[in-house]
Amino acid sequence: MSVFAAVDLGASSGRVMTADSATLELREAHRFPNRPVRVAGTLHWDILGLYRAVLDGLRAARPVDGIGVDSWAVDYGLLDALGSLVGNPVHYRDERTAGAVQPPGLYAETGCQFLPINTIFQLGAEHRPASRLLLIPDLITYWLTGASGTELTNASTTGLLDPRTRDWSAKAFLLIGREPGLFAPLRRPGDLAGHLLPSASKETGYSAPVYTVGSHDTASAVAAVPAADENFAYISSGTWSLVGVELPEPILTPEAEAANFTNELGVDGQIRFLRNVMGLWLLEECRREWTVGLDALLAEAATLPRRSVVDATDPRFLPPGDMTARIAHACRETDQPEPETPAEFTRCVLDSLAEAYRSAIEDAARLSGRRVDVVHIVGGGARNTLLCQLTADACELPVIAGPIEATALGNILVQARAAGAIRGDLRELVRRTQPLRHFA
Ligand code: ADP
Ligand code: LRH
Repeated sequence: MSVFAAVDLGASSGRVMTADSATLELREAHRFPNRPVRVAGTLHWDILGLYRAVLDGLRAARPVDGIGVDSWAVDYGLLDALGSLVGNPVHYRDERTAGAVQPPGLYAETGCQFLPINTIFQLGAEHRPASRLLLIPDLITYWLTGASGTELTNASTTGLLDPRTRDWSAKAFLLIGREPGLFAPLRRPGDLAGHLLPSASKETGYSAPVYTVGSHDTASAVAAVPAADENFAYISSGTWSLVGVELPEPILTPEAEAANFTNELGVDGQIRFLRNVMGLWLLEECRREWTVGLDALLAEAATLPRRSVVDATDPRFLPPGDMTARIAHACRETDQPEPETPAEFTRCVLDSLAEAYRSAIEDAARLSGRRVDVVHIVGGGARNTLLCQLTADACELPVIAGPIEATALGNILVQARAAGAIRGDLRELVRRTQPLRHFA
C-alpha cells in the first residue's frame, strides 16, 4: 500500500489531500484560502503565499510515496534566464484582456472556446520580458523539483495547442508573435516530473517523487467521474462549472465554435468537449456582500419559487465586485423581477446555473451525437443539494453527485497508476470506493 498527496489549488481555496492506494479514502492534510491581491491596479495571485501553504500541507501529509500538483487553468508565471520569477502571476479575472477578440480561423486550429481569460489573450496583453513561461501547476512543480515542463492537459487550455496533433499550433503562436520555445517541453500525466529538491525536502521533512498528473484541475476532476459507460455528461462544479461530454476526437466545426464549446485534453488523451459556465463564483461573489451563512441561505432559497433567470455564461459576470447589482441589472434588462433578498439572489443564481447546465448538456449531445443518460456532478458544488436537484429537474435526467474532492482524487489516481500501485479502470475504482448521492 502506498500513500499519495494531491496538491490541488482551486480559485477559491487550495488543499493538500492524501489517500492510500488500497482504500482511496481521502484525508485533508491542509486547506487554505486563495485570496487574490490587487497591486497598482492589477489583480494578482499570491503565488508565494500559495507555495508556502503547499509546503506546510506536504509537511502535514507526511510521509507520502508520491506528490502531484494541479490548479486552475490558463494562468502562468514568467521566469528570467536564471529561472527566477518575473513579477507575480496576473489573475485571469484582471481587466487586461477585456478587449480581446477571437482571430478568425483560430478555433479550427485550437478548438478553444473564446474566453478572454485564455493564455493566448493574456500573452497578447503581457509586457514583461521573460525567457520562460510555466503554467501555475508547472511553476509549483518546478519549485518543488527544479524540473520544468508543460503538462499537456493544462497546455490544452492555453489556446495555443492543436488538439488533433496534441502539440503546439505554429499558427496560433504566429498570431501572437511568440515562439513555442517560451514554454517548457510538453509532458504527459503519469510522467515522472522529478524528486523533491533538498531545499523542499527540508520543509516537508521527507523526500518523494513528484509525478505529472492531469495538472488542469478539470482534467483531474473528470478523470474521477464515476461513470459506468460513455453515455454521461459531467459538471465539474466549483468556482467555475465546466459542463460537457467526453469524446475520442475534437470537434472543430463552426457549429461547435458558435455554441462556444472547447476541446480540452483528458488525462488519457480523451477530449473534454465542454462549455465554461460562470459557476458558484456568482454565488460566492454575492456572498461577499452579505453576512448570512451558506446553509441558511440555501435552506431559505429552497422554499422559494423559480422567478428570474440570467445567462450564467455571460462574460459580464467575469470580473469581481458588485455581483448583486450586475445580476439585478441583467434581470431588469430581460423584464424579469429583480431579486431583493439574499435568498432570492441565491435562488436566481442556482436556477440560472441549472438552466445553463441544461443548455450546455443539450448542445454537447447535439453537436457530438453522444447520448446522455446521466449527469455526474463533481466538486464542491456536489455538496449543494438544492443545485443538484434543480439540475436533475432542468435536465430531466438522473444526477449522481460526488466525489466532492474529485480533482484531488483524479490527481492521486494518476500518480498511483504511474507508480504501479493501482491497476485497471480508474472510474470503476471511484465507483467502488467513494460515497455518491443520487437525484432524480
Ligand atoms: P474551487 O476548486 O474552484 O476552489 P470547489 O470545488 O472547492 O471550488 O468548490 C467550492 C464551492 O463549493 C463553493 O463555491 C461553494 O459554493 C460550494 N460549497 C462548499 N461547501 C458547501 C456546502 N457545505 N454546501 C453547499 N455548497 C458548498
Ligand atoms: C476551473 C478552471 C477551468 C478554467 C478556469 C480558468 O478551476 O481550471 O477549467 O476554465 O479554471
